[in-house]
Amino acid sequence: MSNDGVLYGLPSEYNELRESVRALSEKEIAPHAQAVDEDHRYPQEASDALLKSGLFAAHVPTEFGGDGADALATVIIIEEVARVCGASSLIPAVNKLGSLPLMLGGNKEQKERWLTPLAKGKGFSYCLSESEAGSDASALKTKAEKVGDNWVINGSKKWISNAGVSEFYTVIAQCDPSKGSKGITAFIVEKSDPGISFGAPEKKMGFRGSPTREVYFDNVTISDDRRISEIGGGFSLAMDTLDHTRITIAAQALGIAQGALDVATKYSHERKQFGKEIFDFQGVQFMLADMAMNIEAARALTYAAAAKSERADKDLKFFSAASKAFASDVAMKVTTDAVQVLGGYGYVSDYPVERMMRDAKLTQIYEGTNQIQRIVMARNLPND
Ligand code: COS
Repeated sequence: MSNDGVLYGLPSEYNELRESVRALSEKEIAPHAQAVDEDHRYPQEASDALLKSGLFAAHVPTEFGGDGADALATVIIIEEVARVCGASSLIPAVNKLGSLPLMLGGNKEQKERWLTPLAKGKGFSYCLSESEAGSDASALKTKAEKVGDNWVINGSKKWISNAGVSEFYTVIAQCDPSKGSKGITAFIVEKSDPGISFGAPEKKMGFRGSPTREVYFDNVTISDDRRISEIGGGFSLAMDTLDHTRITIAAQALGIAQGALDVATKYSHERKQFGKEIFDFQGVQFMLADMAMNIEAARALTYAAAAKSERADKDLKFFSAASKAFASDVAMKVTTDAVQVLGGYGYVSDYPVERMMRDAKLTQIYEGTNQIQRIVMARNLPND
Protein backbone atom coordinates (compact mmCIF):
# COMPACT_ATOMS: atom_id res chain seq x y z
CA MET A 1 0.00 0.00 0.00
CA SER A 2 1.42 3.39 -0.94
CA ASN A 3 1.20 6.60 0.99
CA ASP A 4 -1.41 7.89 -1.42
CA GLY A 5 -4.34 9.62 0.18
CA VAL A 6 -2.45 10.77 3.23
CA LEU A 7 0.09 12.80 1.28
CA TYR A 8 -1.62 16.13 1.81
CA GLY A 9 -4.23 15.07 4.31
CA LEU A 10 -6.80 15.27 1.53
CA PRO A 11 -10.39 15.90 2.63
CA SER A 12 -12.01 12.62 3.65
CA GLU A 13 -14.27 12.44 0.58
CA TYR A 14 -11.23 11.99 -1.67
CA ASN A 15 -9.84 9.22 0.53
CA GLU A 16 -13.23 7.52 0.59
CA LEU A 17 -13.45 7.84 -3.19
CA ARG A 18 -10.02 6.25 -3.54
CA GLU A 19 -10.96 3.37 -1.27
CA SER A 20 -14.19 2.68 -3.13
CA VAL A 21 -12.59 2.90 -6.61
CA ARG A 22 -9.73 0.68 -5.45
CA ALA A 23 -12.16 -1.92 -4.14
CA LEU A 24 -14.20 -1.81 -7.35
CA SER A 25 -11.06 -2.01 -9.51
CA GLU A 26 -9.65 -4.98 -7.61
CA LYS A 27 -12.95 -6.85 -7.69
CA GLU A 28 -14.46 -6.03 -11.07
CA ILE A 29 -11.66 -4.78 -13.32
CA ALA A 30 -8.39 -6.50 -12.35
CA PRO A 31 -9.68 -10.05 -12.97
CA HIS A 32 -10.24 -9.22 -16.67
CA ALA A 33 -7.18 -7.05 -17.31
CA GLN A 34 -4.96 -9.80 -18.70
CA ALA A 35 -7.65 -11.25 -20.99
CA VAL A 36 -8.57 -7.80 -22.28
CA ASP A 37 -4.91 -7.24 -23.19
CA GLU A 38 -4.34 -10.70 -24.69
CA ASP A 39 -7.55 -10.70 -26.70
CA HIS A 40 -7.29 -7.05 -27.77
CA ARG A 41 -10.88 -6.55 -26.70
CA TYR A 42 -12.77 -3.62 -25.23
CA PRO A 43 -12.98 -3.95 -21.43
CA GLN A 44 -16.75 -4.33 -21.35
CA GLU A 45 -16.79 -5.65 -17.77
CA ALA A 46 -14.91 -2.55 -16.63
CA SER A 47 -17.16 -0.29 -18.68
CA ASP A 48 -20.27 -1.84 -17.10
CA ALA A 49 -18.83 -1.68 -13.58
CA LEU A 50 -17.73 1.95 -14.01
CA LEU A 51 -21.14 2.91 -15.37
CA LYS A 52 -22.97 1.21 -12.52
CA SER A 53 -20.86 3.10 -9.99
CA GLY A 54 -21.15 6.50 -11.67
CA LEU A 55 -17.50 6.44 -12.74
CA PHE A 56 -17.93 6.09 -16.51
CA ALA A 57 -17.87 9.87 -16.90
CA ALA A 58 -17.89 11.10 -13.31
CA HIS A 59 -16.74 14.59 -14.38
CA VAL A 60 -20.16 15.34 -15.93
CA PRO A 61 -21.86 18.00 -13.79
CA THR A 62 -24.74 16.84 -11.59
CA GLU A 63 -27.22 19.03 -13.49
CA PHE A 64 -26.65 16.76 -16.49
CA GLY A 65 -26.87 13.53 -14.52
CA GLY A 66 -23.19 13.06 -13.73
CA ASP A 67 -21.36 12.91 -10.42
CA GLY A 68 -19.81 16.35 -10.80
CA ALA A 69 -16.38 14.96 -9.92
CA ASP A 70 -13.84 17.78 -9.77
CA ALA A 71 -10.42 17.53 -11.43
CA LEU A 72 -8.75 15.89 -8.42
CA ALA A 73 -11.55 13.35 -7.94
CA THR A 74 -11.33 12.47 -11.64
CA VAL A 75 -7.57 12.04 -11.28
CA ILE A 76 -8.06 9.68 -8.34
CA ILE A 77 -10.63 7.61 -10.26
CA ILE A 78 -8.34 7.26 -13.29
CA GLU A 79 -5.29 6.57 -11.11
CA GLU A 80 -7.00 3.76 -9.22
CA VAL A 81 -8.41 2.09 -12.33
CA ALA A 82 -5.03 2.38 -14.09
CA ARG A 83 -3.36 0.72 -11.10
CA VAL A 84 -4.93 -2.54 -12.27
CA CYS A 85 -5.81 -1.94 -15.95
CA GLY A 86 -4.55 0.88 -18.18
CA ALA A 87 -7.04 0.18 -20.98
CA SER A 88 -9.98 0.43 -18.58
CA SER A 89 -8.70 3.71 -17.17
CA LEU A 90 -8.98 5.14 -20.67
CA ILE A 91 -12.77 4.94 -20.40
CA PRO A 92 -13.18 7.82 -17.91
CA ALA A 93 -10.13 9.60 -19.38
CA VAL A 94 -11.35 9.53 -22.99
CA ASN A 95 -14.87 10.49 -21.93
CA LYS A 96 -13.47 13.57 -20.24
CA LEU A 97 -11.21 14.41 -23.19
CA GLY A 98 -14.03 13.99 -25.71
CA SER A 99 -16.58 16.04 -23.80
CA LEU A 100 -14.43 18.78 -22.30
CA PRO A 101 -14.55 20.96 -25.44
CA LEU A 102 -18.34 20.82 -25.11
CA MET A 103 -18.16 21.69 -21.41
CA LEU A 104 -15.81 24.60 -22.12
CA GLY A 105 -17.35 25.87 -25.35
CA GLY A 106 -20.91 24.59 -25.69
CA ASN A 107 -24.19 26.28 -24.72
CA LYS A 108 -26.73 24.93 -22.23
CA GLU A 109 -28.83 23.06 -24.82
CA GLN A 110 -25.76 21.44 -26.34
CA LYS A 111 -24.55 20.33 -22.91
CA GLU A 112 -27.97 18.93 -22.08
CA ARG A 113 -28.08 17.15 -25.44
CA TRP A 114 -24.74 15.32 -25.19
CA LEU A 115 -23.60 15.32 -21.57
CA THR A 116 -26.79 13.68 -20.31
CA PRO A 117 -26.41 10.58 -22.51
CA LEU A 118 -22.68 10.55 -21.75
CA ALA A 119 -23.44 10.19 -18.04
CA LYS A 120 -25.71 7.27 -19.00
CA GLY A 121 -22.97 5.39 -20.85
CA LYS A 122 -22.72 6.85 -24.35
CA GLY A 123 -18.97 7.39 -24.78
CA PHE A 124 -17.29 10.50 -26.17
CA SER A 125 -14.09 10.55 -28.27
CA TYR A 126 -11.80 13.40 -29.27
CA CYS A 127 -10.77 13.76 -32.91
CA LEU A 128 -7.84 16.13 -33.33
CA SER A 129 -4.88 14.13 -34.74
CA GLU A 130 -4.52 13.19 -38.38
CA SER A 131 -2.00 11.08 -40.26
CA GLU A 132 -0.02 14.21 -41.22
CA ALA A 133 -0.95 16.35 -38.21
CA GLY A 134 0.23 14.82 -34.94
CA SER A 135 2.51 17.11 -32.93
CA ASP A 136 1.81 19.81 -35.53
CA ALA A 137 -1.87 19.76 -34.66
CA SER A 138 -2.83 22.99 -36.43
CA ALA A 139 -1.75 21.46 -39.78
CA LEU A 140 -4.93 19.36 -39.74
CA LYS A 141 -6.74 19.04 -43.05
CA THR A 142 -10.16 17.61 -42.24
CA LYS A 143 -12.46 20.15 -43.83
CA ALA A 144 -15.73 21.64 -42.63
CA GLU A 145 -17.50 23.60 -45.34
CA LYS A 146 -20.55 25.77 -44.84
CA VAL A 147 -23.19 24.74 -47.37
CA GLY A 148 -26.41 26.69 -46.85
CA ASP A 149 -27.31 26.33 -43.17
CA ASN A 150 -25.30 23.14 -42.77
CA TRP A 151 -21.68 22.09 -42.34
CA VAL A 152 -20.26 19.35 -44.52
CA ILE A 153 -17.28 17.50 -43.06
CA ASN A 154 -14.76 15.57 -45.15
CA GLY A 155 -11.46 14.02 -44.16
CA SER A 156 -10.06 11.57 -41.66
CA LYS A 157 -8.70 11.45 -38.14
CA LYS A 158 -6.05 9.09 -36.77
CA TRP A 159 -5.22 7.52 -33.40
CA ILE A 160 -8.72 8.02 -32.04
CA SER A 161 -9.15 6.25 -28.71
CA ASN A 162 -12.35 4.26 -28.26
CA ALA A 163 -13.40 5.06 -31.83
CA GLY A 164 -16.29 2.88 -32.91
CA VAL A 165 -17.29 2.29 -29.29
CA SER A 166 -18.04 5.94 -28.51
CA GLU A 167 -21.36 7.41 -29.53
CA PHE A 168 -20.13 11.00 -29.83
CA TYR A 169 -17.04 12.60 -31.46
CA THR A 170 -15.63 16.06 -30.99
CA VAL A 171 -14.18 16.85 -34.38
CA ILE A 172 -11.67 19.64 -34.88
CA ALA A 173 -11.87 20.70 -38.52
CA GLN A 174 -10.50 23.38 -40.82
CA CYS A 175 -13.05 25.85 -42.24
CA ASP A 176 -10.64 28.28 -43.84
CA PRO A 177 -7.12 27.03 -44.60
CA SER A 178 -5.99 30.55 -45.51
CA LYS A 179 -6.36 31.46 -41.83
CA GLY A 180 -4.22 28.60 -40.45
CA SER A 181 -5.01 27.81 -36.83
CA LYS A 182 -7.54 30.68 -36.85
CA GLY A 183 -9.62 28.85 -39.47
CA ILE A 184 -10.20 25.81 -37.24
CA THR A 185 -13.60 25.08 -35.66
CA ALA A 186 -14.97 22.37 -33.30
CA PHE A 187 -18.06 20.26 -34.00
CA ILE A 188 -19.84 17.26 -32.55
CA VAL A 189 -20.50 14.34 -34.84
CA GLU A 190 -22.56 11.34 -33.78
CA LYS A 191 -21.83 7.73 -34.63
CA SER A 192 -25.24 7.47 -36.29
CA ASP A 193 -24.58 10.39 -38.66
CA PRO A 194 -24.49 9.22 -42.29
CA GLY A 195 -20.97 9.39 -43.72
CA ILE A 196 -18.95 8.56 -40.58
CA SER A 197 -17.05 5.26 -40.58
CA PHE A 198 -14.16 3.63 -38.76
CA GLY A 199 -10.91 1.89 -39.70
CA ALA A 200 -9.66 -1.41 -38.35
CA PRO A 201 -8.31 -1.35 -34.78
CA GLU A 202 -4.59 -0.50 -34.68
CA LYS A 203 -2.29 -3.31 -33.56
CA LYS A 204 -0.68 -1.68 -30.56
CA MET A 205 2.18 -2.48 -28.20
CA GLY A 206 0.04 -1.74 -25.17
CA PHE A 207 -3.39 -0.46 -24.14
CA ARG A 208 -4.63 -3.28 -26.31
CA GLY A 209 -8.03 -3.34 -24.65
CA SER A 210 -8.76 0.16 -25.79
CA PRO A 211 -9.64 0.30 -29.48
CA THR A 212 -7.73 2.92 -31.47
CA ARG A 213 -9.05 3.48 -34.96
CA GLU A 214 -9.09 5.95 -37.78
CA VAL A 215 -12.33 7.86 -38.21
CA TYR A 216 -13.47 8.81 -41.72
CA PHE A 217 -15.85 11.60 -42.64
CA ASP A 218 -17.43 11.37 -46.06
CA ASN A 219 -19.75 14.33 -46.63
CA VAL A 220 -21.00 14.19 -43.05
CA THR A 221 -23.68 16.88 -43.06
CA ILE A 222 -24.62 18.49 -39.77
CA SER A 223 -26.51 21.59 -38.73
CA ASP A 224 -24.95 24.60 -37.06
CA ASP A 225 -26.19 23.49 -33.64
CA ARG A 226 -23.39 20.90 -33.75
CA ARG A 227 -20.77 23.63 -33.68
CA ILE A 228 -19.31 24.07 -30.18
CA SER A 229 -16.74 26.79 -30.79
CA GLU A 230 -16.76 30.14 -32.48
CA ILE A 231 -15.95 29.81 -36.16
CA GLY A 232 -12.13 29.88 -36.08
CA GLY A 233 -12.03 29.28 -32.31
CA GLY A 234 -11.58 25.53 -32.53
CA PHE A 235 -7.82 25.33 -32.18
CA SER A 236 -7.75 27.39 -29.00
CA LEU A 237 -10.57 25.27 -27.62
CA ALA A 238 -8.69 22.08 -28.52
CA MET A 239 -5.53 23.36 -26.80
CA ASP A 240 -7.47 24.63 -23.77
CA THR A 241 -8.97 21.16 -23.47
CA LEU A 242 -5.56 19.48 -23.49
CA ASP A 243 -4.37 21.84 -20.75
CA HIS A 244 -6.97 20.21 -18.49
CA THR A 245 -6.87 16.65 -19.75
CA ARG A 246 -3.12 16.05 -19.92
CA ILE A 247 -3.46 15.78 -16.15
CA THR A 248 -5.66 12.71 -16.62
CA ILE A 249 -2.82 11.07 -18.53
CA ALA A 250 -0.49 11.95 -15.67
CA ALA A 251 -3.03 10.22 -13.40
CA GLN A 252 -3.06 7.18 -15.63
CA ALA A 253 0.75 7.01 -15.67
CA LEU A 254 0.78 7.39 -11.91
CA GLY A 255 -1.68 4.54 -11.48
CA ILE A 256 0.27 2.24 -13.80
CA ALA A 257 3.49 3.02 -11.90
CA GLN A 258 1.83 2.42 -8.54
CA GLY A 259 0.42 -0.88 -9.76
CA ALA A 260 3.88 -1.99 -10.90
CA LEU A 261 5.50 -0.95 -7.61
CA ASP A 262 2.86 -2.81 -5.60
CA VAL A 263 3.43 -5.99 -7.60
CA ALA A 264 7.23 -5.66 -7.37
CA THR A 265 7.22 -5.03 -3.61
CA LYS A 266 4.98 -8.00 -2.94
CA TYR A 267 7.08 -10.22 -5.18
CA SER A 268 10.31 -9.12 -3.48
CA HIS A 269 8.98 -10.49 -0.19
CA GLU A 270 7.76 -13.76 -1.71
CA ARG A 271 10.73 -14.62 -3.90
CA LYS A 272 13.62 -16.32 -2.14
CA GLN A 273 17.13 -16.64 -3.58
CA PHE A 274 20.37 -17.41 -1.77
CA GLY A 275 18.25 -18.49 1.19
CA LYS A 276 16.44 -15.21 1.80
CA GLU A 277 13.79 -12.88 0.41
CA ILE A 278 15.18 -10.87 -2.50
CA PHE A 279 13.83 -7.83 -0.62
CA ASP A 280 16.67 -8.35 1.86
CA PHE A 281 19.23 -7.47 -0.80
CA GLN A 282 20.11 -3.80 -0.76
CA GLY A 283 20.23 -3.68 -4.57
CA VAL A 284 16.52 -4.53 -4.67
CA GLN A 285 15.68 -2.20 -1.79
CA PHE A 286 17.34 0.72 -3.58
CA MET A 287 15.28 0.03 -6.71
CA LEU A 288 12.01 -0.15 -4.77
CA ALA A 289 12.87 2.98 -2.80
CA ASP A 290 13.63 4.94 -5.98
CA MET A 291 10.42 3.74 -7.58
CA ALA A 292 8.36 4.83 -4.56
CA MET A 293 10.18 8.17 -4.29
CA ASN A 294 9.57 9.03 -7.94
CA ILE A 295 5.93 7.98 -7.75
CA GLU A 296 5.32 10.26 -4.77
CA ALA A 297 6.97 13.16 -6.62
CA ALA A 298 4.77 12.46 -9.66
CA ARG A 299 1.70 12.26 -7.43
CA ALA A 300 2.50 15.60 -5.81
CA LEU A 301 2.88 17.29 -9.20
CA THR A 302 -0.24 15.65 -10.62
CA TYR A 303 -2.45 16.60 -7.68
CA ALA A 304 -1.09 20.15 -7.76
CA ALA A 305 -1.90 20.31 -11.49
CA ALA A 306 -5.41 18.99 -10.80
CA ALA A 307 -5.99 21.75 -8.24
CA LYS A 308 -4.78 24.28 -10.82
CA SER A 309 -7.13 22.80 -13.42
CA GLU A 310 -10.06 23.14 -11.05
CA ARG A 311 -9.23 26.79 -10.36
CA ALA A 312 -8.18 27.45 -13.99
CA ASP A 313 -4.99 29.03 -12.65
CA LYS A 314 -2.75 31.02 -14.98
CA ASP A 315 0.09 28.52 -14.64
CA LEU A 316 -2.12 25.54 -15.52
CA LYS A 317 -0.47 25.12 -18.95
CA PHE A 318 2.95 24.64 -17.35
CA PHE A 319 1.68 22.35 -14.61
CA SER A 320 -0.46 20.13 -16.80
CA ALA A 321 2.38 19.62 -19.30
CA ALA A 322 4.87 19.08 -16.47
CA SER A 323 2.67 16.57 -14.66
CA LYS A 324 2.05 14.57 -17.84
CA ALA A 325 5.70 14.50 -18.88
CA PHE A 326 7.04 13.78 -15.42
CA ALA A 327 4.50 11.13 -14.42
CA SER A 328 4.77 9.29 -17.73
CA ASP A 329 8.59 9.28 -17.62
CA VAL A 330 8.33 7.96 -14.06
CA ALA A 331 5.85 5.30 -15.19
CA MET A 332 8.23 4.12 -17.92
CA LYS A 333 11.17 3.90 -15.51
CA VAL A 334 9.19 2.33 -12.68
CA THR A 335 7.53 -0.32 -14.83
CA THR A 336 10.87 -1.20 -16.46
CA ASP A 337 12.43 -1.57 -13.00
CA ALA A 338 9.46 -3.63 -11.82
CA VAL A 339 10.11 -6.06 -14.67
CA GLN A 340 13.76 -6.16 -13.53
CA VAL A 341 12.79 -6.93 -9.92
CA LEU A 342 10.69 -9.85 -11.13
CA GLY A 343 13.43 -11.06 -13.47
CA GLY A 344 12.27 -13.75 -15.89
CA TYR A 345 8.83 -13.74 -14.26
CA GLY A 346 8.54 -10.06 -15.08
CA TYR A 347 9.15 -10.71 -18.75
CA VAL A 348 6.25 -13.11 -19.19
CA SER A 349 2.55 -12.48 -18.83
CA ASP A 350 2.17 -14.58 -15.64
CA TYR A 351 2.58 -11.24 -13.83
CA PRO A 352 1.08 -7.93 -14.98
CA VAL A 353 4.30 -5.88 -14.98
CA GLU A 354 5.20 -6.59 -18.62
CA ARG A 355 1.73 -5.32 -19.63
CA MET A 356 2.22 -2.28 -17.42
CA MET A 357 5.59 -1.58 -19.06
CA ARG A 358 4.00 -1.74 -22.51
CA ASP A 359 1.12 0.46 -21.37
CA ALA A 360 3.44 3.00 -19.74
CA LYS A 361 5.15 3.67 -23.07
CA LEU A 362 2.01 5.19 -24.56
CA THR A 363 1.66 7.70 -21.75
CA GLN A 364 4.92 9.28 -22.95
CA ILE A 365 3.43 9.65 -26.43
CA TYR A 366 -0.26 10.48 -26.48
CA GLU A 367 -2.04 13.73 -25.63
CA GLY A 368 1.17 15.29 -26.85
CA THR A 369 4.58 13.64 -26.85
CA ASN A 370 6.79 14.47 -23.90
CA GLN A 371 8.88 16.58 -26.28
CA ILE A 372 5.77 18.67 -27.01
CA GLN A 373 5.09 18.92 -23.27
CA ARG A 374 8.55 20.39 -22.83
CA ILE A 375 7.84 22.94 -25.56
CA VAL A 376 4.64 23.91 -23.74
CA MET A 377 6.52 24.14 -20.44
CA ALA A 378 9.30 26.28 -21.90
CA ARG A 379 6.82 28.61 -23.59
CA ASN A 380 5.07 29.09 -20.27
CA LEU A 381 8.07 29.89 -18.09
CA PRO A 382 7.51 33.19 -16.27
CA ASN A 383 9.75 35.91 -17.64
CA ASP A 384 8.99 39.07 -15.73
N1 COS B 1 -4.50 27.22 -24.97
C1 COS B 1 -5.20 28.10 -25.73
N2 COS B 1 -4.77 28.53 -26.91
C2 COS B 1 -3.59 28.06 -27.37
C3 COS B 1 -2.82 27.13 -26.63
C4 COS B 1 -3.32 26.73 -25.39
N3 COS B 1 -2.63 25.85 -24.61
N4 COS B 1 -1.71 26.82 -27.33
C5 COS B 1 -1.78 27.54 -28.47
N5 COS B 1 -2.91 28.28 -28.49
C6 COS B 1 -3.32 29.24 -29.51
C7 COS B 1 -2.23 30.28 -29.57
O1 COS B 1 -2.50 31.32 -28.65
C8 COS B 1 -2.25 30.75 -31.00
O2 COS B 1 -3.19 31.78 -31.14
P1 COS B 1 -2.64 33.28 -31.39
O3 COS B 1 -2.06 33.23 -32.76
O4 COS B 1 -3.86 34.11 -31.25
O5 COS B 1 -1.61 33.54 -30.35
C9 COS B 1 -2.75 29.54 -31.76
O6 COS B 1 -3.37 28.66 -30.80
C10 COS B 1 -1.62 28.82 -32.45
O7 COS B 1 -0.66 28.57 -31.45
P2 COS B 1 0.83 28.22 -31.76
O8 COS B 1 1.36 29.11 -32.85
O9 COS B 1 1.56 28.19 -30.46
O10 COS B 1 0.67 26.77 -32.33
P3 COS B 1 1.78 25.80 -32.81
O11 COS B 1 1.42 25.40 -34.18
O12 COS B 1 3.15 26.33 -32.53
O13 COS B 1 1.51 24.50 -31.88
C11 COS B 1 1.65 23.12 -29.95
C12 COS B 1 1.50 24.54 -30.51
C13 COS B 1 2.88 22.43 -30.50
C14 COS B 1 1.79 23.30 -28.46
C15 COS B 1 0.38 22.33 -30.31
O14 COS B 1 0.27 22.11 -31.69
C16 COS B 1 0.28 21.00 -29.59
O15 COS B 1 -0.09 20.95 -28.42
N6 COS B 1 0.62 19.90 -30.30
C17 COS B 1 0.42 18.58 -29.77
C18 COS B 1 -0.95 18.15 -30.05
C19 COS B 1 -1.35 17.01 -29.19
O16 COS B 1 -1.21 17.03 -27.98
N7 COS B 1 -1.89 16.00 -29.83
C20 COS B 1 -2.35 14.86 -29.14
C21 COS B 1 -3.67 14.53 -29.70
S1 COS B 1 -4.93 14.60 -28.59
S2 COS B 1 -4.89 12.77 -27.90
